[in-house]
Amino acid sequence: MDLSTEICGIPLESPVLNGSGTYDALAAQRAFGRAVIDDFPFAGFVSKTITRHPRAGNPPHRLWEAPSGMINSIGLPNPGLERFVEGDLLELIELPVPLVVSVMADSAEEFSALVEAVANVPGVAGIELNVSCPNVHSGLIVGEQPRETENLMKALRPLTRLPIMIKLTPNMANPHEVAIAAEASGADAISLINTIKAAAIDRNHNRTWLGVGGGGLSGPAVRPIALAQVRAVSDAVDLPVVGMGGIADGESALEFILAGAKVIAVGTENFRDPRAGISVRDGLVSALERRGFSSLAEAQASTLS
Ligand code: RRO
Repeated sequence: MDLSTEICGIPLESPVLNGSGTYDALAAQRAFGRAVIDDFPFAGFVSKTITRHPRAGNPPHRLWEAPSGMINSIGLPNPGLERFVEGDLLELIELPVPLVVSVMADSAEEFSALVEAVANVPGVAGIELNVSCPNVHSGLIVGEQPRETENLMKALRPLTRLPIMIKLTPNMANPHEVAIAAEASGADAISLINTIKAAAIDRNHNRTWLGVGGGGLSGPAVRPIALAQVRAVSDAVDLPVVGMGGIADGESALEFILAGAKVIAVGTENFRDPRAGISVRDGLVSALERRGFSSLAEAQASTLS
């Protein structure tokens, strides 16, 4: 079964990526050694989101297991641009698959600094603009407002020829309107969904469980919402869509392809099984065969009635 594909001209051996921040490729290498590289779980790797300045992340608790899902309130801990570019990035570009670097900022100026610095590093294949983290108070409401998204993309587009993907928030009624604005202002791809705003209650102590009160829900619990949003966005724009939200096996990966995603990303399932990318890829082959498809391309070209 031919699973090869591409996104924004980036060749991929399969359509299986990771969701940003759900798989630490460098920690996996330290723990499991060379085996991680020899059988890397994803066909392309998306880094944890980085910001202009270092961030410590949110106070505990940061995680909660929900029915069929997980709530996180990580709060974007990262070393900041300079340390990332001099450190982790140099190792990430050595991974055996194309690298997309995810960035987030409070202002167009900070976004510009991030995009310029990252785009200048040979080996970076693309940039993901995270305008959708539910756990950080950003000065920008870019991801929720088509006009803001358009203004940001217009400022960033001249800075690089690398593909720019925009990661949309599901925490709004009409994400396809933001996707249309992203397309009109020069974005190359849309990825969705990020996590859905959620809360957990610590019943024993009459307080919220998560340190900052709330977080973002992911995992199979969000899959039907993600499918609806992927479908709405892929119907509204010609840009390729990276679909994610509770993908846990080949069958659920195929659902996203049929809903209009060109490629898919595995997120929460990586926490349960660091080799989930491999089982999703292998399961996708079986799922395609079961549904009578002779290649991934055939499923990508099919439309839902
Ligand atoms: O770090 C986080 O708390 C986080 C991020 Br940046 C994001 O984009 N989505 C999410 O659920 N958590």
